[in-house]
Amino acid sequence: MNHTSEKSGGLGSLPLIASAHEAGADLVWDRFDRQQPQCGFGSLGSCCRICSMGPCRIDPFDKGAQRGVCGADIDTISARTFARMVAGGTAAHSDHGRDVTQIFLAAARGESPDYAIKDVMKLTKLALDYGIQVEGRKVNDIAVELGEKIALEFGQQEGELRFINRAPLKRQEIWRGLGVVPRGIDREVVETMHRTTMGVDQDYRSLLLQATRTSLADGWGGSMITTELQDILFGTPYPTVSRVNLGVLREDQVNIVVHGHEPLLSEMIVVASRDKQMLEYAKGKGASGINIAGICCTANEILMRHGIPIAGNMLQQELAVTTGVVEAMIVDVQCVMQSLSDVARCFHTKVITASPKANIPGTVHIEFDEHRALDSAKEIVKTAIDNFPCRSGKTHIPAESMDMVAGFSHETISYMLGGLFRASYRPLNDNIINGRIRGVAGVVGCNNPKVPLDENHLTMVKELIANDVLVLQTGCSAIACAKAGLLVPEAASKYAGKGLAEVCETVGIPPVLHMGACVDNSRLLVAATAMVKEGGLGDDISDLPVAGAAPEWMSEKAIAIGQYFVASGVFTVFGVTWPTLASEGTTDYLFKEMGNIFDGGTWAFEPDPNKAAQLMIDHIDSKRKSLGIDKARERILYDMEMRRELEGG
Ligand code: BF8
Ligand code: SF4
Repeated sequence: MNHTSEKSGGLGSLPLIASAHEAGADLVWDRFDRQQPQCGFGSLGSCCRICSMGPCRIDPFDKGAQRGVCGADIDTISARTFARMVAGGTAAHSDHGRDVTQIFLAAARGESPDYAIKDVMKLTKLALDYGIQVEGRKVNDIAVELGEKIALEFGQQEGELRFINRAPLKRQEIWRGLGVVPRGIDREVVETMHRTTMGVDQDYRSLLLQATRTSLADGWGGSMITTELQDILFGTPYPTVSRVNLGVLREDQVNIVVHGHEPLLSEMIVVASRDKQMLEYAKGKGASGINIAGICCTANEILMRHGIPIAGNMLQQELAVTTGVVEAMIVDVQCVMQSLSDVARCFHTKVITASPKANIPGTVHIEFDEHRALDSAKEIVKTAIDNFPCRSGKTHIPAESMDMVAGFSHETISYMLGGLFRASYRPLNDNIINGRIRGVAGVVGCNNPKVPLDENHLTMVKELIANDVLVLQTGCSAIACAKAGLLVPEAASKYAGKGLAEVCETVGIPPVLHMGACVDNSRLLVAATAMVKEGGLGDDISDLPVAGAAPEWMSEKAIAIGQYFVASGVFTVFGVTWPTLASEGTTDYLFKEMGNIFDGGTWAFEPDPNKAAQLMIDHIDSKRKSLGIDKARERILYDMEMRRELEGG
């Protein structure tokens, strides 16, 4: 077995890898191997190429080379690089949010007739948050005013972003005291780019505070806006059953894989694929239907709202093409590999780029026009159908697919636990206090070819639920665990500890809850705040027995997310590699100092997922101790001990 086979996620992938290689296609793991050895300076974050006096690199073993040409030291270089990663991630989430805001406004004004306001209750709630008069007004008028106010927050120059005041009061005071409350979304991203350019901010602490302000403009700004407006436009998710993994592709149907992040496009592709005319057209080409499946976060979006199956997570994008049954892979923005066009050339798949922001040579570009969204989507679907007869003889759909339940928005969790009429987090808090649930962990983020596909996610999540930690998930991590069967209610009795299993079985939920795409990490912030506000678990997010992790992270977006988790008071562990290890100052600040300055919340780096899970459990236990609820937990352990003794005797 070569390296590629070992890392690509088990037996189901092997025939696909073989057929890719036979067809002359390269896969991500092949390219990863050819990149070895990767640069040590880059890996530890000790190089800078911000200006052309460089590139400079700080060699930790060469005392003569401790400064860049401009005099920048390793802490500055490292903090600048880290801050730029945060800015990149924040820009990605927030620019997505800007597109959603524009379509929301167009829909409210009647300029994008294929989109509509679906969740009026959520619209009303949000309008009230923004101080908008709702009584006696038409839904669309409220929406226009709300959309205009939200749109202004991207370019806002002074003041505070609105959702900052959703956080626990104590957290808001900490942020205000440190001067890290974001003033406007774009402003923080631009200021970070300015302060990190040659010869500007050269104190790593000050750079990292600005990085924090930028990350908060993501989590409590751009990402939260995206989630809220998408819910209003497309519906707030509720639990939905579906299937996951490459086995969801269909031999007899036109397979369209949507890949990327913005549901503006994928939602319309779903509608177009159900159109009678389109279905007739597909039949005319010899297909029995049109099968839509997703990759990456746009998959999570349409899964949660329509039960559309998921073909795979980030590292499976090329494998999907090698099945030979994908007529079209439609991509918009983020996490799309340029190599898709090369792999697709070896098969019949058409890669269709649809966003004016993301072009790839060698693909078909059909620009998605949101103002005539359904027609655009139909044009794309028709192109896929036309490609159905072009399949060459050899196809291979892996047998693997798995049931899953998704769609646990913050609202659903409170309904499910508290009941429709008394929706609340009280039962969750009570079960944490009585020790049945030890704590809550958010396990999120990407795949990374540096580790075997999904392995870190699975090891960590299994360890957490076995120890009675309820796991909340988004992004590729959620897809990883879904493939392994952790996102079904039956997983509770199979994998969860006794206390957690008892709660899950009573309510009928899995021990691992799918909360959406990566922008929906904002739902985790809202859920954590709801736990604080419910009472009994302290008065800030940093008091809660909770922890966060991204065990296979790769994207700048993950760094932005981690930074706003930490700044919000959450202990957060990342795996694989850590981008500031060359700098003692920056690393120390993120791993220790932030905990003091931000009153809780620090980063940790631990590549071993078992050890990382243990760090999370230790943190949860220390929080239980501070809250004085560690006794309840001990009693449960004692009971189990007793039972074992009884059984043994
Ligand atoms: O935004 S988890 S690999 S797909 S970056 Fe990308 Fe990472 Fe997946 Fe979704 Ni999030
Ligand atoms: Fe080198 Fe300074 Fe230029 Fe960076 S900014 S490349 S450290 S001279």
